[in-house]
Formats: sequence, C-alpha cells, structure tokens
Amino acid sequence: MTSTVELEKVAGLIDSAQQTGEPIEQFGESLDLQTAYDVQAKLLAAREARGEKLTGVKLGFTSAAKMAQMGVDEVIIGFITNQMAIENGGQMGLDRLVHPRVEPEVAFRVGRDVSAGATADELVAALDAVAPALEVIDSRYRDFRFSLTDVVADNTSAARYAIGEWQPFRRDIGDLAVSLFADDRIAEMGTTSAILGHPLNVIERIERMLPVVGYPLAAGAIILAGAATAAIAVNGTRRIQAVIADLGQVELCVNQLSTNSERQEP
Ligand code: OOG
Ligand code: MG
Repeated sequence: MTSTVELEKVAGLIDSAQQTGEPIEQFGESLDLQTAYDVQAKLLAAREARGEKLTGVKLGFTSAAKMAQMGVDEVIIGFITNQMAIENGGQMGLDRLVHPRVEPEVAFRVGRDVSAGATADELVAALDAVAPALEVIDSRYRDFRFSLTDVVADNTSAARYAIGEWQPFRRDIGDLAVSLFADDRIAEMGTTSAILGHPLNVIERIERMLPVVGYPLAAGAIILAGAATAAIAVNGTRRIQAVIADLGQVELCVNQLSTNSERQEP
C-alpha cells in the first residue's frame, strides 16, 4: 500500500481512534514497515497542527518480557508529546483511552540539541539526566492485538507517560531492581538489565532508527527506553507506582470516574 490517499486514510482512522478511545481493526498485510512509519509521521503532523509539541521519543520491545507479552520481536520507535505527559503523582483520566496498560521504564533527558544524524557516542554525551518513568500504552486495535507494522502505525501504542524526579545522568544503571505497584501491591518485578542488557544500549538503537523517522531531539527531549517488565492492565487500579532502586519512584493516580471503562479488558 503506497498511495498517498491510502496513507492519509489509515492515519486519519488511527488519529481519530487515539482522540476518541474507540477501537479500530488491524490493517495487517496492507502496511509495510516504511508505510507504517510514514503513517506515524502523519499522526505527529496532525497533532502538531492541533498545537501539540513533540517532547521526545520512545522505544518499544527492548525487553524480552515485552516481546513475549505481545508476540513481536523487533525494536520499534515512536514519538511522545506534551499532551501525553502526566505530572509525577498526577491524575490520569480514562476517557479517550481504549484499554490502557502501564509499564515501568527508564527515561533519559537530552541536555542539548542533537541532529537526526547524531552518532550513539554523541547522543550519550548529550544526555544530562535519568529518571524512573511510567509509560501508559493503549493499543487502538481491538483486543490489544497487532502485527509489527500495525503497532508502528499506531505510534507504538504511545498514550501517556509520567517521569519521576530527574537525577544527574549516570551510567551505572545497568542492573537496578524495578518494581511496579498497583494500589500498593507488587504487580511486576524486574531489573533494568532487561532493557537490552543495559538501558544505555537503547542509544545505539536510536542512532539507527532516528534517521528513519527524523524526529528532532531538542534540548530537554525525553527518551523512554522501553519497559523492563510486562505491562499491567489499568482496569480498576487507582494508584500505580514504579520504583527503581537508586533512581527513585514515579506514580500516577487513575481517575476511575472518567468514562470509557466499559471497554477495558477484564
Ligand atoms: C507496544 C509498545 C511497546 C515497550 O516499552 O516495550 C513498548 C505495545 O506493547 O503495545 O512501549
Ligand atoms: Mg513502553
């Protein structure tokens, strides 16, 4: 599928699903990987036209736990915007979400502008902070099922994110214990080594993938390195917290009164 009309149509369907929380069917074979990234670029353009600002990039499927959970085994890249940001400890509404899940991540902050052609060494040299993060993913496809190209077109299920207190950038974060709590009960445990062996290994992937998508990383941009454990469904949970040993914690509160909850998975 290469025609511009089709590209616009797919992007339009995904964009409206992202805005309304109404699920859509998968596109399947009709999308190849390049077309899926072209759809993603259209989604960003539509959001920017509505006044949203790019805040960074996210990687997906950087851990075996996530690949196994979703049956996809290739690292993918998506974008995040200011509209997706929730402050640490802040409220997340469920309206406009289909069936959100939450996962614990490591976030890096870029301290100065870097170009799309930057090398991994240049990228690492530009990092100035690291923090624990929560990513809320929400596949717009029915039943949270998709192929690799479907999920790329759906901006890698990016929906919301919260970042804990930024710490000065450091490299010794390769094997820190990660815990995910749902209403103060432990839901998932893992280690940052689950993220490609060391979260900093994502930078080399970004070096390779940034030229494909061309998203600029300006000073202050965030890089979400990918989940260290499987994701958990939000469902009726009110408070979700991730703790990363030595790095700190991050949490969000779910506003269960906001609607769309009838569409969530059991
Ligand atoms: C795709 C996004 C994967 C991660 O951290 O691995 C991702 C999905 O699971 O829906 O964000
Ligand atoms: Mg993620």
